[in-house]
Amino acid sequence: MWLSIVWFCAFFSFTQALWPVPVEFTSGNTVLWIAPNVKVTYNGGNVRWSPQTYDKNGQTENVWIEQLTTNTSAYTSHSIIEAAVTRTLKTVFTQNLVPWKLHPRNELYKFEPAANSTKTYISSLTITQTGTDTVDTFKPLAGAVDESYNLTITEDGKAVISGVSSTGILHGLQTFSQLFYQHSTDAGIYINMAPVAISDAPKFSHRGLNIDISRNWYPVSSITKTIDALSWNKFNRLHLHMTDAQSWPMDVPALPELSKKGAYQVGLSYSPADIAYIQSYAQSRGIEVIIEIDMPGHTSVIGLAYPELIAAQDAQPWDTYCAEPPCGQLKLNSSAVDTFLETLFDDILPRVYPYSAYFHTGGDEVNVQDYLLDETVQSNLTSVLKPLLQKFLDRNHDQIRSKGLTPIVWEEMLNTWNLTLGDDVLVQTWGVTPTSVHDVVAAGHKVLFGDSSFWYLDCGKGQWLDFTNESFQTYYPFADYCSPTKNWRLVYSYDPTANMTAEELALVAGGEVHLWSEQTDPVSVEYMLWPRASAAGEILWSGRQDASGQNRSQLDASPRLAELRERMVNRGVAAGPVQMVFCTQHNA
Ligand code: CP6
Repeated sequence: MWLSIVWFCAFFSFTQALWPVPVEFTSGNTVLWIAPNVKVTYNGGNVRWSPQTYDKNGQTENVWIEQLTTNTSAYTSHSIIEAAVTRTLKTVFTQNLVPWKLHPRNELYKFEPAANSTKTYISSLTITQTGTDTVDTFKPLAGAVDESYNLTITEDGKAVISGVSSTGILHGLQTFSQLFYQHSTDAGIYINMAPVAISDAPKFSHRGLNIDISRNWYPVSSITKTIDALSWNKFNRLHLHMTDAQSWPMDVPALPELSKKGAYQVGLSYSPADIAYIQSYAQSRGIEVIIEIDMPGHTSVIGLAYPELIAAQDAQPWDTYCAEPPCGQLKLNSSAVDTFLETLFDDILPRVYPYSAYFHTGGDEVNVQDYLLDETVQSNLTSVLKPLLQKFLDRNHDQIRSKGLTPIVWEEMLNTWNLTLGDDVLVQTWGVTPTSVHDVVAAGHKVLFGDSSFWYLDCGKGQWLDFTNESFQTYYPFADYCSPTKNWRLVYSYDPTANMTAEELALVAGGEVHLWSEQTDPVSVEYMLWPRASAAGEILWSGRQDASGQNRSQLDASPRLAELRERMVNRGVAAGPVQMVFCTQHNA
């Protein structure tokens, strides 16, 4: 009996359920209540942070914050914090947790104060920004922003959030929202562990989700909902894998045929205004949107509009010519391709610049056989292909830099092809080999870690049963079979920087968790992302190890994650369960 409970449950002793866990956290057991008339002040200045405005369904919520400065621009530190405070208080007052309802048989969750007791209220929330935001705050390179914050709530009801940047303050507000519960009977909102003192900062400065929005169509509303949940988990990057072999869902005004022919349907594409809306929605939540146009592989769809640009279009047998059908790659020695790329980037990049420091040009899974069928190359020899790929990459990166952006590439450009990359380039690994991350830093390049064996939220390299010949294969060709997905505990165990020297660690910008969408669409995306992406979020914010250097325990993590899951559900995101309720009811 006990053995089986141990097997299925993670036991814990109750600590405060903050996720991701802060660097320093002390608390008491005094109850304080909070009411909508709490006085909120913010000293932040009036930084104009974007030249672009895009208006969509103007919000009509109450403004809770005291206006300390008048601002006319819609894009200021002040307006960001003002909107964030509004969201935070809305969540605290209308989407909060009743712990007693959540865990009715658990003694440890019966901490709520007596109903209708005399209440001491939090009278003020003072938000103090100690630094001044710059343009870099809102479209940062890795490491460009101090995201730290301090949060204190004293027993006499004074709450203070301070941070160097407005981004740090956004994180402080997220932590603030996780401190409160709703009473089960008298409808009041309380915190049960004042005084609170939190001092917090992220371990990694690039904390991202890469979501593939080519294999299935996601409406803008699904993406903005994902952005909301990312912000609750203190992520700060959303990498949109915008195009792939199967569909081109991005309108490019200079090349209108791309989405006209390449979207799954006319209308299932993002206009420049849609993308600007997503970018600014994310930016005001402390998240930088990074757009990827994957090339030269994964580009079959371009052939629907411009067949002359693609080699090995729909070549068969597909598994000779691409990782996943339909096959086709940009020709590698073609002036028509160069002209196309020039036009494409000239069109897109000026709309990226106001919102991001980066542009991702892909470079994964380039298939050498395709170039036998490319009349501009007619070879699969590395000695022929490598200089052509170098030229292709240099052309793209020169243009990206000329638009004020920094390139990101998939690891193969370095680890497989050994191309020469600028020192500015961020190299993103996905675990092509077990030493992928180390190989990039050993070559002296900045790295974004990620790994198909740990941080792919789709089915990844799991085995699938091939019903045709009743054998197990290790790669999935189509979207109709899903081998077991990784659970949050496996995601939580990923430790790509274990045993790195300080020198090596300095090249690690951070990492990304991935959702490839062959088998996910807006119906299932919330369940596929959450709470497993939260597990990656804690590794990225707090690190795999605790302050004493021990690997973080799933026994500590699981009740905290279980509570965050309930908060996410109350906020409207269909996150999956962490473990059955039974497991949080027995605390030996
Ligand atoms: N699509 C693209 C994919 C994958 C990659 N790139 C992928 C590869 C292996 C697995 C899962 C996904 N579907 N464009 C690799 C970066 Cl196991």
